[in-house]
Amino acid sequence: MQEPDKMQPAAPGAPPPAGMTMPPSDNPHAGMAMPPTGTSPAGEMAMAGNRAVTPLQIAAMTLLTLLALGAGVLIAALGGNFGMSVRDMRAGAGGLVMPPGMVMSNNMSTAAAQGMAAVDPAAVRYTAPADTRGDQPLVPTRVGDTLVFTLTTSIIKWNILPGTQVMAYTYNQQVPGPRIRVKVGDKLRINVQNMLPEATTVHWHGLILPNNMDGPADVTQAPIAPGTTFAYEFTPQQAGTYFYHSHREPDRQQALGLYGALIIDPATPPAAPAYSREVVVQLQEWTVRNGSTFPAMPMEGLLPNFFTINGKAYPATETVNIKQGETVLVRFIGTSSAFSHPMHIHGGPFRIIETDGNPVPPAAQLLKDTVNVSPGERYDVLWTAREPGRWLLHCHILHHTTNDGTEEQGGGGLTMILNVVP
Ligand SMILES: [Cu+2]
Repeated sequence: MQEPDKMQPAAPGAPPPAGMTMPPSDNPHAGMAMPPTGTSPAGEMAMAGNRAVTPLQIAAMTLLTLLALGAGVLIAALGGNFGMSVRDMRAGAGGLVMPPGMVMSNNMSTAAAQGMAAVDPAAVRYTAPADTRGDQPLVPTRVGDTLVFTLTTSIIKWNILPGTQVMAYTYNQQVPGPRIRVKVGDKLRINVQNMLPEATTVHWHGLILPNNMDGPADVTQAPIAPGTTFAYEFTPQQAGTYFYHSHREPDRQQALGLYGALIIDPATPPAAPAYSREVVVQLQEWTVRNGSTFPAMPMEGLLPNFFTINGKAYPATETVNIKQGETVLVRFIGTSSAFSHPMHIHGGPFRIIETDGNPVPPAAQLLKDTVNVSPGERYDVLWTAREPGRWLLHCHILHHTTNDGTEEQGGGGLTMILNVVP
């Protein structure tokens, strides 16, 4: 109920303001005289005196203001990320470019942001000619009884299609890195010269070797700092299909191209191999948005839109020419860092003769036409060209056979043609 002394003076007989509750007629205050519009000077002075601000009130308001300010800072600190400075976010000459559509939590660390940011264009050191192919044989030099190889890391521009260029982390300026082919018992020294703007290491995937040569950064060795070289020395004991890849922040470095095939032949090759030629298939995904290259990962904003076999997307992948009746050894290598690829060959089944470099006993060798190649896995399969024609080898996750969502010449991405001639 409103007190009459808080009501605005109104002209006698005027309607009440909207929303105002007028006292009912039986209200004890009904009929109380309203203060006239022209109150006496003494009355005004009395009212002003009642509203004077006391020192106690000033102190209370000051305390309240300080409490509100403190609460604001505290809430912002709990909900925000005061650990990430603008300088951190702009580390490097080009600054960090984060993928569009990425869900970034308030407490994402600088290291996480750097791990998922686009490749810095200012760090690119070389542009490979558009038709350059990766997986080129790496020729060693012999020093005494040791075969010496050199792998040099750097960031380059690389064409996955004639009109599509990515910024890749590379060994010896190619994607995949060069093919290292040795025999069981060869004494190896592999010098890794790091020309990246960040540290790296190399892991020799699947090999039995001394622990301090295995490669995991900060576990078995100090990371190889930019501008320095580390020599890996070991003697392979196992024949088969292996590969090498970065083992420092591999979710970024391997995803951007730091991997290559490592083929180890038996010390004494078989007199009559079951095949007349070999095809190495190394798989990778790419996330390319607005001209920036991001490491492909299974998370928002980083899902890949390009896919490559040996560093090229179809129709830029190699076409393999085979004679009818010829048997081919296909070495599938799961060099992809985060995605599985069910690899399928048209025109009849293949026989799986080795898994992860290990021979499959004849009684257990499956005949299949599709084999799921997960990250890290290898499958050696024999495929016989039964009928002439153009036979597809492709991933059966069919988005992986598109280039940024489109098909060209009947496919894209993880597609290649086995061209069988009579
Ligand atoms: Cu796939």
